[in-house]
Amino acid sequence: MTLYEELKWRGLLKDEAGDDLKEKLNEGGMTFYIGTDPTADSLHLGHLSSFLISKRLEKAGHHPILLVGGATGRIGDPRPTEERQIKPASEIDANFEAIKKQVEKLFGFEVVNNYDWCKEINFVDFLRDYGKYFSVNYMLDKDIIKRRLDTGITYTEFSYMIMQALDFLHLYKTKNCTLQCAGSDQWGNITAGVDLIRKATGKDVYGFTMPLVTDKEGHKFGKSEGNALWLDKNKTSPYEMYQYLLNSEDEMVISYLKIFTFLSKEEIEEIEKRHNERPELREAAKTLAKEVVTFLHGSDEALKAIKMSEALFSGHVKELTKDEIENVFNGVPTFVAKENTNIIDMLVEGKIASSKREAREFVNAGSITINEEKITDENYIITKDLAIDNEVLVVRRGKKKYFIGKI
Ligand code: 383
Repeated sequence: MTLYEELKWRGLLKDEAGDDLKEKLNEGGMTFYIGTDPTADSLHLGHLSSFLISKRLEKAGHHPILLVGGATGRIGDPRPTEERQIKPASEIDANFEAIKKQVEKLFGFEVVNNYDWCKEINFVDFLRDYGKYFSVNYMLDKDIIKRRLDTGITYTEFSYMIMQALDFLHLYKTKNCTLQCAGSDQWGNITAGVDLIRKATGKDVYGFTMPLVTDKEGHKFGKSEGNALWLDKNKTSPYEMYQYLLNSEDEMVISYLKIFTFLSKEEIEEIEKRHNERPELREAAKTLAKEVVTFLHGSDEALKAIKMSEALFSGHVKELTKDEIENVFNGVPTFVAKENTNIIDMLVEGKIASSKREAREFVNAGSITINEEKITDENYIITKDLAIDNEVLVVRRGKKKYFIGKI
């Protein structure tokens, strides 16, 4: 399979710029870049799919550059909805350092900062040397700008595409970078660069985007209850990441394997066959979760996440250590449990039930478990011996609602 065929098969090609992009991709030897703005101190799952493309291109003999936008991050790529809040420069700079470290570790590529060249350009030169290449009519015709005309857009954000186009020109001139790739939201910015380079140098360069990754309803994939899944394990634990991917929808999981893993076509097709025969085994989702967590955090962390996930699934919470429990239940409500209290009082004090009456109802209905053991006795007494590592109680109310009690 050629690189182009592979990208197509994986569903990683949406828009393409450059007539012979296909041949160029298959030939190898291009220097290309992908950029991100340091709007937070870590990348998240929404970034991973397009960043992984850089690895795929590298494997096929192209040379990657990762741009972290210290300059563009100060401005903010216009969103379809409303103007962004300007972030303090100190925050952008701190985020830059964090993301640089993260991408160097994950991808091992050269990282450049567009602030290094943008800070040299003065305003008069900018308008004389570059402004003349951009017709306002052309800029107004870009999808993202059109979408903001009703709600309004400042000159600052309006100019963003020029900055990204200048980056491409700069990297073309200084590093012979001839290709930019990204997610499909970046199509306007990529073509602005391709057009600028043509006007300024007469040379044709290349670009492509990949489709947005979504769930089966078309919602952005990679968010859990509105929160991003961070690639930094201190912000999203390997277990949380594992669990999120493990819950991938049956209809979507094969496409995620293509997008998020380096498994071959043959391997994925084998998994797909078994997945269609026995979806309940969840082999595809387990493979996805394991592969991604291994890529991000290494195989030790992936194995730990699998162990935790299996222990919880099969009700063997007791096999976990206190630290593992804390990791698994990161974000779950916690309460202080007093030794030798009765179960009903504990449920009320821990805000698991709103009254003693409700607490009794829960217990009598069999909907309370402690460390996955059903408690049906209203006079049950909480002791240290019961707790994991003499300290932690995993209390479950109903099927899914968890609470962590600490003695
Ligand atoms: C800045 C200067 C450049 C080239 C790119 C940029 C950043 C770009 C952007 N990218 C997104 C981001 O920073 O805003 N203007 O969060 C996201 N990317 C990648 C991918 C994606 C895009 O980092 O589609 C998702 O992750 O392109 O939204 O010279």
